[in-house]
Amino acid sequence: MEKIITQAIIDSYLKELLDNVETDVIICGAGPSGLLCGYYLAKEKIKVTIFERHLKVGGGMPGGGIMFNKIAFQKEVLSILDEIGISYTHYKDDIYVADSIETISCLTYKTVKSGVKIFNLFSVEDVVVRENRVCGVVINWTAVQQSSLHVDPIAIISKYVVDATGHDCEVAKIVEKKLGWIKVKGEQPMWAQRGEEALLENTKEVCPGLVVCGMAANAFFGSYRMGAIFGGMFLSGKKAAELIKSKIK
Ligand code: 48H
Repeated sequence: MEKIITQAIIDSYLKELLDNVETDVIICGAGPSGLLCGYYLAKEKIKVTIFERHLKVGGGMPGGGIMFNKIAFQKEVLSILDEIGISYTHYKDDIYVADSIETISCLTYKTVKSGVKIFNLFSVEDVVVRENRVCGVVINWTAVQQSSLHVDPIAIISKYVVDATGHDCEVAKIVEKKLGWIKVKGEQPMWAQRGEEALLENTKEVCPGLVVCGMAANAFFGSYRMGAIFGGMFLSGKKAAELIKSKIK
């Protein structure tokens, strides 16, 4: 029995990894914006592969605000919450509150069931380029990165790459540092209203083949942070998907 368990794990994992060596869209990071982006692309039958550094998915959601596992949403995203099956209650004015664990569970379920393949424990450490275009990423095991072992990575090819790595905007910073095609301005302090408003405008293709979404989009364009409110992240993920869909189709 042990032998079959081992064979089942290795065989099924390697098949999926091989199937994702070339994909339509690579999303770096399985936080709220990355998951939403993947969900809306996969709904359109676009092949999506997410690489997530950590053991868990959900990015900054499980921690809620100061480890109180509640997150806030604006009324503009209630239709998305309904579509994903997330329950919420009205708090005050335009602000609604949801349980962060339920939010991650429902969103992850919908994203995976829509056909998105998530590989956790992989870190995106570089990009693949051809001429003036980003056309893939270079990945390695997070454990290799953390232990500073000298182990060479592998490359994954795609039509589009989405930087959904959050505050650190890691993929765009790699392109800035190595190629100088773009300039990452860096995130500004807290101003929730302005930060949320800027997110949609900031969600865009910043150089051929690379789209920024979620907190990475605000970090890229030097906009404000907003605290534990997630409406902008959801809308940004959706907008990134619409943008890529219109280019791919
Ligand atoms: C693979 C990577 C890499 C890498 C990072 O931080 P996230 O939740 O990102 P968003 O933009 O979807 O959501 C932001 C939100 O969670 C938040 O932080 C808010 C609202 N802050 C406001 C405030 O004022 O503080 O998720 C990013 C994910 C994480 O899971 C990382 O582990 C992962 O990306 N990641 N995965 N390769 N190089 N870098």
